[in-house]
Amino acid sequence: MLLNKELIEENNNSYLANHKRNYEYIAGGINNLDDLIKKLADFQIAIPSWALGTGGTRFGRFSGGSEPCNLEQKIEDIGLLHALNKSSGAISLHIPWDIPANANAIKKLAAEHGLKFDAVNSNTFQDQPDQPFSYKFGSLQHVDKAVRQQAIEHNIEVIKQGEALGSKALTVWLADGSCFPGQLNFRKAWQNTYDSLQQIYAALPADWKVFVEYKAFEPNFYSMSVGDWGQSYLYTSKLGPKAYTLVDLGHHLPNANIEQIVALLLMEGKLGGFHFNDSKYGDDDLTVGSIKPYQLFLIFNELVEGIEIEKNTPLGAGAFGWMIDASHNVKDPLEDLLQSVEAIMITYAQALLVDRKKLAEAQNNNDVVSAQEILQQAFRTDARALVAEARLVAGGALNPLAVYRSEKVREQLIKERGIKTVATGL
Ligand code: RM4
Ligand code: MN
Ligand code: MN
Repeated sequence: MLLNKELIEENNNSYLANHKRNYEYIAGGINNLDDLIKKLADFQIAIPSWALGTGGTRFGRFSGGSEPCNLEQKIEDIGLLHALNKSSGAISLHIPWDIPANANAIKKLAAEHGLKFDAVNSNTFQDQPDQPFSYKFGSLQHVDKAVRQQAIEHNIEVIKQGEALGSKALTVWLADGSCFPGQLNFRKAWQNTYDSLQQIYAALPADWKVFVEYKAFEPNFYSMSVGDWGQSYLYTSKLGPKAYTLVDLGHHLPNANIEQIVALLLMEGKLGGFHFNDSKYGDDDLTVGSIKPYQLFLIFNELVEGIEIEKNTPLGAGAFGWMIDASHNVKDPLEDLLQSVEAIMITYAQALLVDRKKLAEAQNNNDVVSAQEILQQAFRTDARALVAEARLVAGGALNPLAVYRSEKVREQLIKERGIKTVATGL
């Protein structure tokens, strides 16, 4: 099913007067308005191919019906999101959950929906039916060279799949680690992981990057072989200039200062990309901005400072992998993704509103109160009309979620695909 331009325009008409009023109200106080709207319109967030079905927990999975059963349907779903918000113009594939049978046909289909392929993700955390060795005790870290070799070859295969689609990065997330003290020799595990990563690195095409994603715990609960940004940074700095650290917002110990981590990685030129989500406790994979919106704002504040101000490049210029990694049990996945993208866009807009000159002055004067006021002034600004205007300019919907509901998109998908369908993924 297609949400065509006319239909979106028709829907927009009913929201236009209200939007104009809100937009004029906020636009009046902004100097570089055109520039800001363009930055918002250019910023694209990749949708993970594994988030289009219901994300279960280990206690159960409650499917909402019409889950996409193949990559073509997943692309169709992301195409719907992108038609509505014009900010979801990329897809991040997980392999082997989503192996394209015909790369050219998939690439063509994605292009028809205005979608590009962002980083491809390897999977050495689950055993596949036809694989000779098990990852029960790790993959790239494994004590047995044959297991390591199998995991290395899988990653190289993923690079090849990604190349055929026009991806430019591989994300490696390892479940490797240990559950009990004594299970693992930390130094040997580190060395094995590093040797394996070196071989994957050597297989990267010239214009590719590898993102090494860290995670504090789960599925291993005593040690993780890439457990925090320091460990990831150690790997990526030793590997070389094509290796970068990937920050997944749900992968820290409680109360970690993620914005400081982001600032330092940017300073060292080692931030590669993001997996956006939100969490209350651990890797909860909740909707972006649903639990800790101020933290998200402080992170975007560092991104704008470290990329736009320091490097004079808009966030959406293509140098970073901006991806969502969220999925769960109780929402329609497409509605959830619309909410996540909206939260990211609003937060980016707020970060662009920070008065950086005044903030630097306050910092230099140790004026703590003013520094806090300046940040909170931007955070407390209702930036929704700016994001809506960027969508309008790009041909998207003023109110994506309302259109999704009033056009009964899910109901139509259920008619087309049926109620009992299961998407590949976790
Ligand atoms: C992990 C990690 C990875 C994701 C898998 C499915 O916790 O976040 O990025 O690919 O989950
Ligand atoms: Mn992730
Ligand atoms: Mn995760």
